[in-house]
Amino acid sequence: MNHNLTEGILSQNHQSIAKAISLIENSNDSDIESILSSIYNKTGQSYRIGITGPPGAGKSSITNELINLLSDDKSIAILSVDPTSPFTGGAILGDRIRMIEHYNNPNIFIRSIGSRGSKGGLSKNINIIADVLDAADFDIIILETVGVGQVELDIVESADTTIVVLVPESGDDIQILKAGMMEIADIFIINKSDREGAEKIAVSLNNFLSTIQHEDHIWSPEVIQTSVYNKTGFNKLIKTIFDRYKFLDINGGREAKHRDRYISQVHDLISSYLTNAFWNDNKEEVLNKELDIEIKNRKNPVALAKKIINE
Ligand SMILES: Nc1nc2c(ncn2[C@@H]2O[C@H](COP(=O)(O)OP(=O)(O)OP(=O)(O)O)[C@@H](O)[C@H]2O)c(=O)[nH]1
Ligand SMILES: [Mg+2]
Repeated sequence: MNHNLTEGILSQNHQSIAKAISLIENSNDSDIESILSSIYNKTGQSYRIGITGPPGAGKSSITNELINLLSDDKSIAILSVDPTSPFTGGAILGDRIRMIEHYNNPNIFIRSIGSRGSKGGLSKNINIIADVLDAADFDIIILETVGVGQVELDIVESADTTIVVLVPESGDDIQILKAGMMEIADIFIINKSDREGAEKIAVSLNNFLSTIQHEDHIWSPEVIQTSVYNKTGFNKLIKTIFDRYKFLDINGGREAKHRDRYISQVHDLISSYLTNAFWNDNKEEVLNKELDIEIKNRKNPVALAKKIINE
């Protein structure tokens, strides 16, 4: 890669970092390879925190508050991942306005990325972008994404600590269980606890968590009530975030997370390389020809896939 770009990233120059992220977003394999080969060995220091939860739960407001409280002595990079571009377009704009006060702070880097158009799926690019931010030596990388199905699973893999933000209206623990939130959260935040019902949902979540068998080397999720409006709960939140970091360090959790990420990055890359190498004009033509045949006479997808593989 361009020597200046590498130097820029490693010295936490915001313009260079933004440029590298744009190159990665464009999913050009040779750009990605050259960026990674210059910076990968400098990664491994940042604390990666994922924040997910339903639309409007307060993820960006909480992130903003964390920046206010931590940025005096920590550098923080925020990556807002927008999995449903047209839907949250307005919210991302809202985030920009909310976080604008931080834009000129050299300790803070903020970037929104969409997932549309990224060839290898969301996780591949998030992990590589997080590697750039890690090489740039940010102390903390916050990955914010709206919780919609698959996306939060990607976040869990990308983050050392996953925070799930709920609100008093999120319903009972059964609904949260059904939504798959239990498995992924290291920390639950009940935000908007200035509203009625926060205590109730916190109690029922804690009751549920207390029924899960506790093992010393496995982190037990914490439930924390916050209000961005009243500025309550944030000391406890920050303490828990760093307790979790220490816990991971003591129990080898950071290496384990790193290993999982590494495996899935290699798997994803191989899948995308093989897929790209596989599809040539001939194979596309066999598929397109089949589409010209009436449905009732068409080969079933398994049979056609086998035929195309053997073509
Ligand atoms: N009452 C109350 N409102 C809050 C609190 N925190 C955030 N809000 C409001 O909730 C709305 C959504 O907040 P955001 O921080 O944009 O939520 P988000 O989860 O980032 O939203 P998306 O990114 O669109 O999913 C805003 O109008 C906030 O002002 C809180 O603690 N109490
Ligand atoms: Mg947001």
